[in-house]
Amino acid sequence: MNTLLLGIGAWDPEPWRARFQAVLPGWQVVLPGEIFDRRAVRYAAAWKQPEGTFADLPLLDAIFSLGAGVDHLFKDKRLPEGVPVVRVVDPDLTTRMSEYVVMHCLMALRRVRVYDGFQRERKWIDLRDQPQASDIRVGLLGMGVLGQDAAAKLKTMGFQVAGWSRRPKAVEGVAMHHGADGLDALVAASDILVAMMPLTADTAGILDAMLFSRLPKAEAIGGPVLINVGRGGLQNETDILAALDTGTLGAAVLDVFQTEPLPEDSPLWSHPHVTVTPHNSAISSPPAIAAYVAAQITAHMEGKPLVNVVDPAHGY
Ligand code: OXD
Repeated sequence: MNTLLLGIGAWDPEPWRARFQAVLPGWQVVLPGEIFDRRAVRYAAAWKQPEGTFADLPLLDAIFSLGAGVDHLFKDKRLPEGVPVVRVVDPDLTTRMSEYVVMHCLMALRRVRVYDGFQRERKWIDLRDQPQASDIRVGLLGMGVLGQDAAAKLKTMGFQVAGWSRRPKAVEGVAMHHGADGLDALVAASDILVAMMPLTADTAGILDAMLFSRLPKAEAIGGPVLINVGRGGLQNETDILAALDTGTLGAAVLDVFQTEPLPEDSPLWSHPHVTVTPHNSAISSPPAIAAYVAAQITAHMEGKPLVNVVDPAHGY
């Protein structure tokens, strides 16, 4: 019987199994600790799988990440070589991510966290300065599907939007930068900097003191704002805290952390200018993602090529 192996290490696998069983009738859906015929496994789907989950599967045709990121897969030293890894590109996940990014850009624009503080102290303070979105420059690091969707929605709200990608890329209506020089130019012109890029050897630790020192003053919103919805490995948390304390950064909105869950003793929890969310800017919803994976499996079994295949050399 055709078998799908679900290598899920970080979430409850049962809702995923139930969804996959519903969208792949006639398939066996198994979890790593169970007894099954390893030669029957044609496809695998994964989120933070235990190391070696996908080794010794001689007929494995593809591994699907259950999230947009694939770094969790490439960490596995026993990941089979030559088996395509496919990432999620689905409107459900993309929409959730753009909601988060647009919401936090608007919150920074309208100084929502500052007014929260005034309210808690019962202070009727009106800062009076009220820039419009069109006064504020948002720089997006990473212009894949998620970055492009966020860019379009931020533009609808009136923000000035620019983007950066590793390689040259044209995105209609967005001022695009690329490469090392392009990164400096983008950062220097970003009142709000949004990290949406994958974690790779090239991007690890990129959000550091050096990069923050290039940000503009962004006085209209009380200092430049960093939003990281990519990966915790992109950021140096000591540098973020130092930059917040010197005013190099005005605020940070962090959905991802070097260590997750964020340790209870991290100073980020209580910093007045930090917003912490538990890596849920865009959750993978079992119904939407299982339907996406099942459609790819069905098409692939009919001889059609897989789409959204990751280039292992670049890690995305
Ligand atoms: C993802 C994530 O990669 O949630 O989708 O981090």
